Amino acid sequence: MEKRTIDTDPQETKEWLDSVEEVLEESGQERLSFLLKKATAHAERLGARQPFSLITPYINTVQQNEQKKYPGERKTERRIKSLIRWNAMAMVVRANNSSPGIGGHISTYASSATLLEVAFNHCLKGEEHPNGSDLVFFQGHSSPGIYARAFLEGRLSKEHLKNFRRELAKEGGLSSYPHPWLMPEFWQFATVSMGLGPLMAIYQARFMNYLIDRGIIKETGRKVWAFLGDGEMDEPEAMGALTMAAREQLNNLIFVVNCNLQRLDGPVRGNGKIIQELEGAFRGAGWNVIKVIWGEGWDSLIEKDKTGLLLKRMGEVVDGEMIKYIVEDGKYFRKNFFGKYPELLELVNKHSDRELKRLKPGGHDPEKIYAAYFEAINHKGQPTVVLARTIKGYGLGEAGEGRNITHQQKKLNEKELLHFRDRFEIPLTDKKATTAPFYRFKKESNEEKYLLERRKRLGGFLPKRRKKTKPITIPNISIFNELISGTGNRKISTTMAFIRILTILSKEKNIGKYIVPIVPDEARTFGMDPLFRQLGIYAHFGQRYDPVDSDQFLYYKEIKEGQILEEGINEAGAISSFIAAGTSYSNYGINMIPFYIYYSMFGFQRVWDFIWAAGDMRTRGFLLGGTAGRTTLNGEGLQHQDGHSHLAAAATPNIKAYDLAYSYEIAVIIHHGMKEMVEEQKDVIYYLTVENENYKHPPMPEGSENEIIKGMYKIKSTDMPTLRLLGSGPLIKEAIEAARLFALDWEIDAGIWCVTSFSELRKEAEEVERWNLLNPNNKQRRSHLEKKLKNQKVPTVAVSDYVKMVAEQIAPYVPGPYYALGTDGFGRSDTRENLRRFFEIDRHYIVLAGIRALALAGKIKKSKMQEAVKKYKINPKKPNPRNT
Ligand SMILES: Cc1ncc(C[n+]2csc(CCOP(=O)(O)OP(=O)(O)O)c2C)c(N)n1
Ligand SMILES: [Mg+2]
Repeated sequence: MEKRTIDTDPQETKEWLDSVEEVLEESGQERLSFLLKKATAHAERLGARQPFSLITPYINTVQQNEQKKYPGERKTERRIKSLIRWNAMAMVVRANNSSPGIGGHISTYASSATLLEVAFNHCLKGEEHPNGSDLVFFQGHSSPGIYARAFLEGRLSKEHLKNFRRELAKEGGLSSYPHPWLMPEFWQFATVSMGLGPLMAIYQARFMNYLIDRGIIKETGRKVWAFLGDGEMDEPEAMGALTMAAREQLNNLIFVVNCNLQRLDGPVRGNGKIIQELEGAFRGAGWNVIKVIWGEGWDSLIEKDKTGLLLKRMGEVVDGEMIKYIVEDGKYFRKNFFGKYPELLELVNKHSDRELKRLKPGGHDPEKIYAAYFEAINHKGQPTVVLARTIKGYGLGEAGEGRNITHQQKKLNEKELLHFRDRFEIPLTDKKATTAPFYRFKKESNEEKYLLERRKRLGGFLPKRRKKTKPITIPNISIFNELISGTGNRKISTTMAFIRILTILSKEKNIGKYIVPIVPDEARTFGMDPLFRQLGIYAHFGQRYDPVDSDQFLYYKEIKEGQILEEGINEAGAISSFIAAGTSYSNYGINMIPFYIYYSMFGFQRVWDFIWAAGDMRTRGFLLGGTAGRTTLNGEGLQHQDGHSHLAAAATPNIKAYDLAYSYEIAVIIHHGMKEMVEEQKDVIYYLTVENENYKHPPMPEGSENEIIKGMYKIKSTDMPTLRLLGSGPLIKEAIEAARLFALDWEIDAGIWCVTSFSELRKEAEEVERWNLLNPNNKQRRSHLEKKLKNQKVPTVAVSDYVKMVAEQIAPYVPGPYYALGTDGFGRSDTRENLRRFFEIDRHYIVLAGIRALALAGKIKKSKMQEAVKKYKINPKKPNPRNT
């Protein structure tokens, strides 16, 4: 044992403790804390080193005598909550009875019902609240409870509940989890991919302050709530931005962690204490932590525990054992928990085994929960986390309460249903109860009135999602004239062109202030630093220092009203800001337009799950994969050179992805995108890849605007081309050079098309194909590709700076033979020229592929192929770049 934990003078110890009690009684807690702090500081100064601890004893943070009085009718609320529990359970059980394996969760909501009901009845503000609504992230798999409540509120029908997880049912169904894409008037935040919710909630709260600080909305005390699982907190994303929340002093943010001590397979920390671990982490990060561990029944025991032995026992029991007490009976609990020390057995000698068993954890005690929420809501200067201990599968009894299988429990047998009915006093006969019917309060019953009145007072139902807001008119495209008319002899990159567009937009009278540039510590890489001064970097506390570059015109300017979100090296956080900004039309009724520019390699590859959630949440905005292209970004090597993000983008349903070559293309696409998002209120994300290769940009070919948007426009036409070349992004230049070589070396006339989006071309062609399949008797339609290319069934060679599959997307829809060149394999550093040769996408390989295409089509002699190999010094023994 450590020397300093041995009590060498118990009498002296007692005197110290007596003084503590005396001060507490006579002068109160604040004075006591003050004296203790002073004494500790003094002791430290004298050399008595204190063990550092972020963890407080394993008891409730809010003591019984400090609890705010409960503002509701406990009995009525219990009846309401019990019925929600019943209906939530019935939904899952019925769904699985009628369609085994359809899934659903009973145990999560069973553990969080009190956490949610107290919040619904007393805290969460709805849309019509004079201060505006709170933004609530619900724990994804507690969705049955949220639906069951909406059913009692009269917002959902029995049919809806019957069709839980049956979304293809004729009458429509309810989505498994919170999915705004599937239930756009109901769910606001997609939370079921664990870990994303907590991170997005933090950035949502920060974005709320951003809007306030910039004077776009008023400060009205709106809160962001996130209801989370304790197992979920193991996701790195869940805890990844805790320090940011504290640094920004987000007192508009409340986390409620449902600490049922279990996750899917078993205990979250069988050999430890998750609540203590989380307390340490949150406090260490600078959060206000409120623990709600013990229910009311424990208060008198804690009070009677004069020696601190109960406290010691509470602290030493690991979670694995704690769960065992839930599963076992009262006798076991007495013997193993209290029985460890004879004095503790004495403490509970007046309690029967049944009474012991009924001692609840704090998360099932509405008064304790309310007291915690009250403090959380009123806390200043820090975000708050409520760590509430609950029981997974609460009330399920042997069917799952505290069992390791509980997460997967989806069916209850007759006996278990009757147990549930009895446990929560649901007024159903045996016969009825065993059919697990949905049950509602009678119209005008006390319970119904109470339920509706509470929500009315708090501003209406939750969750509820607004689909649209008032559109803003996007200025005419002529604002981008300088980009549309070409750069003359000036060589610029597409990234520079984009930054110019951003600059023009942010100065625009109508929409300037709604533009939200977001960057994760790459602004200088993209040449965006001039915007630092023009727009300012958002900093809630302004700039408290004189920046090292303050003497320069373009200094690092942090201000409270700053427009740029400079997120630091944090792509997950930056995409969360993008989501918050891109859903502000729904959450705040304002059309913010985010432009999130990042190293394209660290976009889809790193945070696709967030981007997927952004799609689900109907986010609107622009993602810009900067310095993209596997050979265009040439020096940075394997982990920087993106050649595949367009595959991911193409597979994300509401993303329109473009790989751009010229500044006028960027202008046209961004202008069109803004029109869709802001004028037409379409839920779309645009993904643009922009590069860092400098070259001259020609003026926009007359009338090509529409085709640029569709994905392909003509660069060089010939009357009767023998061959067609498609190029995209900076590789269009290689296609143009290849066409020159065809003419020069082979007397072959090649037409050139610039592809702005293989995925948009594919989507449209696939749509047409599908229509034709389903409507054989109607006049068959033709896709953009067909319309443009049908007269020339010549071979096509396509090239991009992405893996071949990107260009191959359109192969089935292009008339004639189709060959794609691309950058399959790991990138590496070298000159662009060498890399393009290495990946076999340069002009010579394009020509070789074209010669072969023509030879195979019988248009030229086969011997020409070997001629080309020789002529361009191509090494046939060269290993495949994909494998090297
Ligand atoms: C990223 C991710 N990984 C895995 C899952 C599958 N999953 C669903 S619920 C669950 C356990 C959740 O445990 P916890 O967070 O403690 O919530 P509880 O149900 O205990 O309240 C898991 C692993 C998921 N939804 N998301
Ligand atoms: Mg859990």
